[in-house]
Amino acid sequence: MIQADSDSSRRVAYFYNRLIGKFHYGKEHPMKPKRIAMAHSLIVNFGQLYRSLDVYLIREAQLEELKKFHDPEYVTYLSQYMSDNKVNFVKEYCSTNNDGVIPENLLEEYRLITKWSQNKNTKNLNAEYKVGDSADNPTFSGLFSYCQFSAGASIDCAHTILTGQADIAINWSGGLHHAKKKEAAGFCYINDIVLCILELLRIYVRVLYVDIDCHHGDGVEEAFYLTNRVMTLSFHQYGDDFFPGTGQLNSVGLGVGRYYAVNVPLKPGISDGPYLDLFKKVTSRVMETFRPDCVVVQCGADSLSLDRLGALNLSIKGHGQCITYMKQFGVPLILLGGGGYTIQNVSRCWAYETGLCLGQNIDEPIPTNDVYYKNYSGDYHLHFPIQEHVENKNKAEDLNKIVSQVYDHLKNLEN
Ligand code: ZLM
Ligand code: CA
Ligand code: ZN
Repeated sequence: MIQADSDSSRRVAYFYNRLIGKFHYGKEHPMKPKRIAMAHSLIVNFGQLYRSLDVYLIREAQLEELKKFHDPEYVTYLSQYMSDNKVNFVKEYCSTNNDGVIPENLLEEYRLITKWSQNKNTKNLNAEYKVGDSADNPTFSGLFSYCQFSAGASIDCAHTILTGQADIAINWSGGLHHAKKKEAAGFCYINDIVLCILELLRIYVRVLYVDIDCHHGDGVEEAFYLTNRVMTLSFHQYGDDFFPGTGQLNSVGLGVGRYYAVNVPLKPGISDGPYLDLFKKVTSRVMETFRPDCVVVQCGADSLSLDRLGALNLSIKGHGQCITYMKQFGVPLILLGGGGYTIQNVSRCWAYETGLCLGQNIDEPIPTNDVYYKNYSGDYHLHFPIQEHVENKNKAEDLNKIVSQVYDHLKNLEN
């Protein structure tokens, strides 16, 4: 019997590299790569989960791959922030190699290291590229390697889907949706999502991007604003100068891309019930009218209740229901990470959602042998209790207006 749509037949590719958790944006910075290692640890310790995944080691994307979207000069500029140990390795290798021959795979890196060690004055470029010029996008040790890992995994997610090796591919180290062609923004330097979608477009005709991070997915929207082959859909907190300040209902795309950008701006405090109602109404109509060959979901966990930066009020189960809903369309799915600043809830959320991909609805205490066990102190459960006394600032009529506006926009592409 063919079980075309049963959960057990879904092959899930999961990308991880333990080096990701070692990168550090700096003291007090809200973005903490450690949350990826924490999520991984939960995934491993919920044993039945890990055994059912196809685990892939994340590799570093090469400079040429990053240049498929980013400005070549920007990529070269960023590459000066390679891991220190890698720089030392290359330098050492090249100086101790008696025959003086630099191996081909290190030539490019050697050229860059030499170039940047001769050119220490990068002040103007820092400002131009918005790297290291504000607390949001600091420079840190291994910054470039971190970008290479994040992008390498998202590009390989596309490959496992395109080659039919997986039905669902997961990269919790990705989802850095604010990065622009030649500019860092909002903790993001390289846009792994755009690189992933560009790879999918080599084969697929239409790709849908869905973004449930509490911030607007501006970098991805901008990259595909003029095309009808990618529809971008972002749900986000909007107003009172909330970052990045774009993503109004009336930003719909331009030229042939008109009506292929969809935005759902929200006020603080929205909870599972109204969010899911809205999410299902919008995505079902989008799936029906756009008929994508593949769906890429940015699963930013800063839309959860109690996040350090976001003010939405979703539970982990509510957040996860968005994933389950997208999965049931039976279209290949790529799940990427993103924001999430109350890190013990981020790891809970992404471990739970990894389970959902395999058809498992995990609801267990945190395993006591977890190395990060103490991070969950106070409540050692996977699900945290929802905030009952948070006011939902979105009136039912506001939400209905959003749905009817989105439906009106989508009517323009029904032919
Ligand atoms: N200042 N430290 C979401 C990206 C959100 C812009 C206001 C910098 C912070 C935030 C950084 C330790 C995603 C803005 C903020 C302070 C101009 C934002 C360093 C606290 C700290 O304590 C902090 C010194 C830092 C940054 C708060 N930044 C909160 N919100 C946003 C960017 C990224 O989740 O969507 C995807 C990964 N930036 O509001 C300022 C206007 C810079
Ligand atoms: Ca969003
Ligand atoms: Zn965010």
